[in-house]
Amino acid sequence: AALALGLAACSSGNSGGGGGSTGDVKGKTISFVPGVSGDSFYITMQCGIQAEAAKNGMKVDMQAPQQFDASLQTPIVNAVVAKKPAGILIAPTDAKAMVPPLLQAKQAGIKIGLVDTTLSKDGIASSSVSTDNVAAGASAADALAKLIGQQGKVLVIAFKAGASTSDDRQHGFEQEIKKYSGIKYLGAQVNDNSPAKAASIISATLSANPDLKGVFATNQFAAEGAATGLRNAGKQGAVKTVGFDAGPVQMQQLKRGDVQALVAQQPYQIGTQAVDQLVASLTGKKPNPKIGTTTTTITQDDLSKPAGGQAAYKT
Ligand code: T6T
Repeated sequence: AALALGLAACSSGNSGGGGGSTGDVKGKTISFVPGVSGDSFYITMQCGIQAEAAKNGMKVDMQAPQQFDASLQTPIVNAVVAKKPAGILIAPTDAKAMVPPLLQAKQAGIKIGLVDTTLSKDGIASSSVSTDNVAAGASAADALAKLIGQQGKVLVIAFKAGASTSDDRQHGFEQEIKKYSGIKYLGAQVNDNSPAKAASIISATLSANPDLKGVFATNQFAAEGAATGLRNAGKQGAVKTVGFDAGPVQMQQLKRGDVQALVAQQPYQIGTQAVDQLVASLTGKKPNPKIGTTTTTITQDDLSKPAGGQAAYKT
């Protein structure tokens, strides 16, 4: 049952606390605009948003772009603004390109809360709830270094240049990997959130560097594609992969040995906390402008521990 949580209907309970307040927001609508549709990370986040909104008597309207791309997310924001919700919770797909549409939303009197990704400009959103992605990228570097015995060539697959999470994870990784003198960093390549592109990045890298030892795949779709690329080359398990997030598919990947470690975020809690901050800003209270959530690195060893991995399933 636990395996289905990220994809199927939301589980009840486990709201992460807070909420339960005020008639001021009752009956009002929150528009949730994730980075892309069909991504279990955002689906779990939506469960958190819905649970916390329900506690406050609020409705949630979810509108997702078909691809993780600002040119597809912008018209969605514009359409949402026309509907005049009380607030928008959004994961901007590009830190710069999403500034103008969200500034317009703010100017239309809609409260903006950022979830997961951030903007390059302050003063638009009243709050931001996200993982510390620089620190998470550094954790990925340490995990990968350990998996390869601190020796050999490693590659980063950055899922989207210009998205704060992708950029921060890459930079955090790059800073940390410098500490390992036996590791040669081959640089980052961008897969534009496409598993197929990640698979061909792996194939091309292996042709030029048959002695590749490790890969940091910065999100779910990067890790899926990396696994395909490595399997096609018969290098599954021989080249170690650190993936990101711990939804049902990622946990299966860890079990199967498609990836050897996962950096797990807390999407449900990001959702509940973002609603709490939005409610604060809608009821004249001072929202917390920046909340950082932590990650847990999960390896195959954790799967055999009763408590291990469980955190990853929690939605
Ligand atoms: O890793 C998450 C999210 O944090 C990132 O911004 C986009 O990709 C995911 O949704 C996973 O697919």
